[in-house]
Amino acid sequence: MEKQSLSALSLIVNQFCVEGILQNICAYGNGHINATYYLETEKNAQVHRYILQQINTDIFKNPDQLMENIVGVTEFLKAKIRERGGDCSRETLQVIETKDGSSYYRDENGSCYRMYLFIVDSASYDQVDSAETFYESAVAFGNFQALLAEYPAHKLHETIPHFHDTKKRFENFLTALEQDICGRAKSVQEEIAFVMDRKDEMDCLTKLLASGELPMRVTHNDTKLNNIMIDDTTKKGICIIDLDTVMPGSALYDFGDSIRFGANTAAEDETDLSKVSLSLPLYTAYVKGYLEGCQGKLTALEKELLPVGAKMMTLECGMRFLTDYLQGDTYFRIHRPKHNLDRCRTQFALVADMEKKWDEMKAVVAAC
Ligand code: ADP
Ligand code: GN1
Ligand code: MG
Repeated sequence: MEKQSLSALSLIVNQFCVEGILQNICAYGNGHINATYYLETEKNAQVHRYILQQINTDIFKNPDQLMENIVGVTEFLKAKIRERGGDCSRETLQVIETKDGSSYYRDENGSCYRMYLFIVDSASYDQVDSAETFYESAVAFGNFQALLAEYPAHKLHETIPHFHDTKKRFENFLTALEQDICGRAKSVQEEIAFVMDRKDEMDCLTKLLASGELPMRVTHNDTKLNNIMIDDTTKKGICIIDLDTVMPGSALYDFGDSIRFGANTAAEDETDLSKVSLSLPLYTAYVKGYLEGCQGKLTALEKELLPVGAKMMTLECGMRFLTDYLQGDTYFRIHRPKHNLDRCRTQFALVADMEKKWDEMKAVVAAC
């Protein structure tokens, strides 16, 4: 995805229905997929704040469908927030239309941009600051899913097919390994062996979804901590963002991905693997918050399999980082050589630690 200069971006901002005149714009956030910018405009001495995003169309190949999903979900959430007397400008993403009434702008090169209101007095966290904040994020993600239980799932487009089909991700990994286009496979034998040792577990969730034993729900599918805005004062999760992957899925995907990212005692790209472990206090806080947020909607089997969700999402993500490393780092944005390999290694270290703490992970769920 080719990025624009800041001066070119000001012409793009002009395409949207913003209030007043652009004052400044800068790159923003730590997402791995889209290019995100924060901007301020001014009108009658009043500052207005927005987020501009260049949609990664290498990954999201159909921006019309992607934005149709986002507009559909955010309009649905807006009605719910209004019903409960909430503040729609902070509790859901608000799409800012282009001057010709579209939900996104496509420039002459085919690059696609969308704009949201900036959610003020809140922050997204790259690492957990306390068990309480993590608990609040769990309540918010659980609530989000409970709210979307009433969303007409048939209206959703599958923006990335087979997104959490771990078996399929494993097959993609095998293909990348066989092709080995960068000649990197020889240097990652240990990581390859780690995946192979777990090859029989890859379809454990997809099998249960296919048989109907696990319910298919409308889920977020990318529930890492920096995809939720936490209120600066109350520390409650006020708004779920990054709605690109809202699709039919399993609640175990949402639960698992949050644990993968937030209950790790180290950052996703930590190079000192001795710092990586599953924090049982954070895991416990999340289990409690998520069950509460889901408002009794999870089945007995879903609850029982929460630890499996955590392990499978971590294994799958590690495998995706490794696949991208083998393929030459074309999917996840990297900031240094071997960044994807470092990310893969933390995920596998976390899986290994979960395996050690398996009985405790199950006991926490049973106690909740
Ligand atoms: P990516 O898909 O690349 O992860 P995100 O949509 O998650 O992109 O945005 C990247 C970061 O930008 C988020 O982690 C958050 O910090 C910030 N962000 C995105 N949307 C908003 C918003 N409406 N208000 C405030 N911050 C936002
Ligand atoms: C990506 O977009 P972002 O940075 O929130 C990725 C997730 C991964 C995550 C790993 C669309 O999330 O699936 O779990 O990186 N999103 C997409 O950090 O592939
Ligand atoms: Mg994100």
